[in-house]
Amino acid sequence: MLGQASLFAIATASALVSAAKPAPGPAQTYAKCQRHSCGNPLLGCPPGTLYVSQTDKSANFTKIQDAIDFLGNHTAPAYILIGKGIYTEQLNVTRQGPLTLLGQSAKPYKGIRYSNVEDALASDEAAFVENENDVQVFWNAANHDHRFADNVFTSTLVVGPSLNATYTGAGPNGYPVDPATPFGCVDFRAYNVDFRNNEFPRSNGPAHAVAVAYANAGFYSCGFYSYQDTVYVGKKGNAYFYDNIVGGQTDFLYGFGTAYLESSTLSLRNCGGGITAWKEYLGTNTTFENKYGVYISDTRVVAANSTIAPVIAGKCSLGRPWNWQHRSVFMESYFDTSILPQGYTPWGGAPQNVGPKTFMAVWDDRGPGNNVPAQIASNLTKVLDNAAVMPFRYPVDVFITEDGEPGNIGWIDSSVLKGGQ
Ligand SMILES: *[C@@H]1O[C@H](CO)[C@@H](O)[C@H](O)[C@H]1NC(C)=O
Ligand SMILES: *[C@@H]1O[C@H](CO)[C@@H](O)[C@H](O)[C@H]1NC(C)=O
Ligand SMILES: *[C@@H]1O[C@H](CO)[C@@H](O)[C@H](O)[C@H]1NC(C)=O
Ligand SMILES: *[C@@H]1O[C@H](CO)[C@@H](O)[C@H](O)[C@H]1NC(C)=O
Ligand SMILES: *[C@@H]1O[C@H](CO)[C@@H](O)[C@H](O)[C@H]1NC(C)=O
Ligand SMILES: *[C@@H]1O[C@H](CO)[C@@H](O)[C@H](O)[C@H]1NC(C)=O
Ligand SMILES: CC(=O)N[C@H]1CO[C@H](CO)[C@@H](O)[C@@H]1O
Repeated sequence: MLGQASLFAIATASALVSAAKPAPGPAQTYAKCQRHSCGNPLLGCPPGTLYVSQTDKSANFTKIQDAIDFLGNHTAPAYILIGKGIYTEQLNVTRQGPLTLLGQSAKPYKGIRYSNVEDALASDEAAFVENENDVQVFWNAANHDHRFADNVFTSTLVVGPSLNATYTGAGPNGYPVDPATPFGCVDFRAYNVDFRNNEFPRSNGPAHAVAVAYANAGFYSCGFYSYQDTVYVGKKGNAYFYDNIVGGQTDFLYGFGTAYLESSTLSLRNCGGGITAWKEYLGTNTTFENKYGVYISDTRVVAANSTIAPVIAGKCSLGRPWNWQHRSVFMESYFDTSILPQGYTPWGGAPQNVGPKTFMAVWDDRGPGNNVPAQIASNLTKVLDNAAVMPFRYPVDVFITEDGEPGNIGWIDSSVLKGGQ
């Protein structure tokens, strides 16, 4: 017979279960193509899909970049299925037409998320909050001591029309780009691919896993891992991340384009600088309103593992201003105890980069690292109310075309898109 206490425990447990939002599933748009079907690996793939594999003799290419180059610069949508394996190469997508990279994986077909941290935590407190896709692309390079002319040369993946367009540059305008430069890929996507840059197992110079500029890029169930400047979204870059894991230490979401992360995990491998470091460039002197910034929605911000957790407890800054027009919002996200109570920090050193247009915000976050009184007391972290978050809440609110037209979301996989078309 159940005692009073047990009944209470059951009631409490079921209340918790019903209160917790079910984790949304992975994007399954190409699940049939991605699953490993014996006999014909291209079964269920869009017609004309190219196949890359290091081991399968029926494949068209053994290197991913060879398939990208073979496609050339036409405007018809193109697809590349990548067979299971570890690829050591730098990828560079300059074409304008849509391109989708499909990592071979059974996960989407089975409805399994990549950033399934909640499931992992439920079964084992000390579970790793990093993961591995069956397809991994490695490129190890860090811009330590300025050994490269620009950070872009460290990137595992680059999506942008030209070298100048993808340079990170310096100063408020970044690298000067010829105004005649055409936009790059209008709809780049990757599903279930890891992009890794492991030059040093710590922050020791910029080490991009990805760079996006003058292009629209969506990543579904992908992993991005390095230590510093892991994800770069530069000039006129639009990048959307769904069910991803981004692992890093210093400024590991940075840039001056627009980035939006949904239902993902930010894995804190240590802390330095801030999780986000954004600026607004003045180079275009746009007459239109822009929402250049980084937006993080329904995402877990957690220590990479139980070894690093006590080392970084209470220390990780949500972000710092690369220039005084930094814009970022963490929305309905979960912060573990790693997060600095006050939330954001100034740049550090001179200049502090804090001004009237610095917008370092949070809204309706939760978890033991979400200390609202300390955030308010900081005079730096803006704690938004429901009205103040509305202009940034969903992808449709923030992504603009290169000419400033709002609502630029046609390139996002609509099966997982939240918040209206
Ligand atoms: C790619 O390989 C498949 C067979 O696996 C073949 O049917 C197809 O024609 C090849 N595509 C190209 C562009 O060579
Ligand atoms: C692709 O073609 C377009 C249209 O002709 C052109 O403007 C653009 O420069 C080309 N891009 C590359 C990378 O060759
Ligand atoms: C990407 O490819 C373009 C065209 O070949 C080249 O000009 C550019 O330097 C490459 N970018 C990087 C970062 O290597
Ligand atoms: C890239 O920028 C440099 C100036 O920094 C310029 O000399 C060069 O012509 C540019 N290249 C292109 C293709 O626009
Ligand atoms: C925990 O994460 C840190 C940072 O990525 C890494 O250096 C360390 O090896 C990890 N520890 C374990 C036990 O995996
Ligand atoms: C925030 O501003 C108030 C009023 O100006 C001041 O008393 C307080 O010290 C400031 N807090 C911080 C952390 O700077
Ligand atoms: C490229 C360009 O013209 N940039 C200018 C935009 O406006 C700012 C502020 O007036 C100037 O400093 C930039 O040079």
